[in-house]
Amino acid sequence: MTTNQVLTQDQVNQYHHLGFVVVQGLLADTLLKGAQDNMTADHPSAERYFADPDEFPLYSRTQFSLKRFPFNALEVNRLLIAESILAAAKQLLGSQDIRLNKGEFWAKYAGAIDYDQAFHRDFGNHTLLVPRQDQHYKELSIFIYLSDVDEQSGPTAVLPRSLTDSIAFGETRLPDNLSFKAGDEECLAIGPAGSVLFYSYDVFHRGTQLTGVGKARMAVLGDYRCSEATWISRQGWPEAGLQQAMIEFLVSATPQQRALFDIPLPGHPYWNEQTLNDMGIRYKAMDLEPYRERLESTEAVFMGSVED
Ligand SMILES: O=C(O)CCC(=O)C(=O)O
Repeated sequence: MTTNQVLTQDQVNQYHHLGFVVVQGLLADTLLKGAQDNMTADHPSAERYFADPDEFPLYSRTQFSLKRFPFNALEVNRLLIAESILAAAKQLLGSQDIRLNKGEFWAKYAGAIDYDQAFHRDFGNHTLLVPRQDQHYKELSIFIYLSDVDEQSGPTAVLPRSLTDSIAFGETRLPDNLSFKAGDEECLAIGPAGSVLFYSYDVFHRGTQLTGVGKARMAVLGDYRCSEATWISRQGWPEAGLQQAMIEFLVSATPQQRALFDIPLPGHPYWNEQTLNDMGIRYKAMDLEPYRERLESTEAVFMGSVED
């Protein structure tokens, strides 16, 4: 196992053959705790919500009570670029060059609203194309649980691929004439806080009701794709470019992490004296040295070849 292979072969096989896998122990405790300590910047804690649900009418207006990336706390934003999460995403997508398509922080509270969903495949509003039936050009979705998710906390329900891969990959909904009862076959993606659910955008799944009194489900969701699959998208990052949270996030990220957002890596021909100087004006606190170093070495090689 190389250092980049954070998932076991069994976990990778489960993801490919069953369609999903829930992994525990992937996220460092300090990252989890940092995010949990700061998650109330976007959503009330369960305690606060249940003390007076009327104070938070959003959660009874829509089941999609989610905040889009960037979130208010850097500690929560950073979950989606955590080294182990990215390593797992690369492993499952079979690519070292990946992009983040979406970030959502979703809080659900028992009794706030009906969270039950019909089974669906996600690709319908993630691409204008259809998924390939093999493992190429897939989108990977992840849910990072910030709270314990048991049977009563609205776990995502997933149908095994063996039952559904014969359904045409142009369909996003289950057909009526099924040979099995979907409710009997669904697997619940449960796990303690810190667990990560991985599934592909062509796997049938659904959101479920929070049935336990006083239960809340706090989850950070991310979608990833390989760089070539430009037709898969969910959220346009430039739209968030003026938000202070986005600026702070990008400034604090490494060049490799910024590349997830389509910011060219050091050495890319986009970078020159002008773009570097102007990026320094736009992002005052960003360390642009890694980009500058590669620029200088490219120029040095070029000058050397002229002199030769
Ligand atoms: O929240 C969940 O468990 C699943 C949500 C979902 O599948 C969706 O909204 O498309």
